[in-house]
Amino acid sequence: MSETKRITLYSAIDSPFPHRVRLALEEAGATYDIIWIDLMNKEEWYEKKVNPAGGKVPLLVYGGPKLHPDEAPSADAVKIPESTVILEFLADIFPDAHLLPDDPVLRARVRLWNVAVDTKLIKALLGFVFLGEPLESILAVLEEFQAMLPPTGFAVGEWSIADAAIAPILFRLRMLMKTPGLGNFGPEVAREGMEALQSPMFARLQQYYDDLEARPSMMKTWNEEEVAATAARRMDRFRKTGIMNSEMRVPIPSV
Ligand SMILES: N[C@@H](CCC(=O)N[C@@H](CS)C(=O)NCC(=O)O)C(=O)O
Repeated sequence: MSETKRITLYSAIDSPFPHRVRLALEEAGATYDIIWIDLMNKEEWYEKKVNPAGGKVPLLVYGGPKLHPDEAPSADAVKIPESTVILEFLADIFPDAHLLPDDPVLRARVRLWNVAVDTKLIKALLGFVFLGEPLESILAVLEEFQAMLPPTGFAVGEWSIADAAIAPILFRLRMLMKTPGLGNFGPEVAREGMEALQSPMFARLQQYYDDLEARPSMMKTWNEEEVAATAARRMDRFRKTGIMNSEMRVPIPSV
C-alpha cells in the first residue's frame, strides 16, 4: 500500500503522544496538515465534531479534503486514534521509509518496547511528575530501558517507531528535571535527577538522547521552550485542581 491520501494530524504541544506521530511522519518524509488543540482550554468542536471518543489527541485523519479547525472530517476519511496504532499504520503506508524493520524478530522487539513504554515508563513518569513518587523509581525504569538498548544505534538498531514512541517521553522527562517548578517535586530532586542522567551510570542513555536529538525529525518537532510553557500551565492546573489528565484526578496536592 502506498500513501496517496491527505493526512491530517490533530495534535497538542504538551502531549507526547501526537509528538510520536509527528516524528514518524517526518521520518517518512510525509506531507501532512496539523490542527493544534489546546488541551488546557479545549474547544467544544473537537470532541463534538472530530473525536467524540474522549476528545483525545492524537487523531490521524486519512483521506478527505483539507480540513479547517472546527470542521468535521468527511465521511469517507478514516479516523485513527491511539499513537502506537497510528505509528504502525504509517509504517504500513510508507513501506519505503522502513519505520519498522523487515526482520520479524526485530519487529517483535519494537512492539514489546512500545508496550513497555506505554505501561512502565509512562506510569513511572506520571508517578514522579505528579504523585510525589521517589526519583529512584523512575531512574530504575530508565535503567531497564538503557539495558534494552543495543551497544550503539537506536532502540532496535536502525531508527524505528520504537524510537518515535519513547523519544517524546524521554525529552519531556529531561525538560521537567531541568526546569524547576514544572514537576511536582522540589529543586533538590530536580538537580539530583539531572546529575543522575548525566552520570556515567547513564552513559548509554545519554548517547541515545544525543542520537535522537541529532535526527532532523526531532530537531523539527521539539521546541523545548514551547513545551515547557504548556507543561507549566498543566502543572498550575494540577496544583489548583488535582487534575493530571482527562482520565486521572487526585485530591488537590498540599503545598
Ligand atoms: N493511549 C493514547 C493516549 C492519548 C492521550 O492520553 N492523550 C491525552 C493527552 S496526553 C489527551 O488528549 N487527553 C484529552 C484531554 O486532556 O482533554 C495514545 O497513545 O494516543
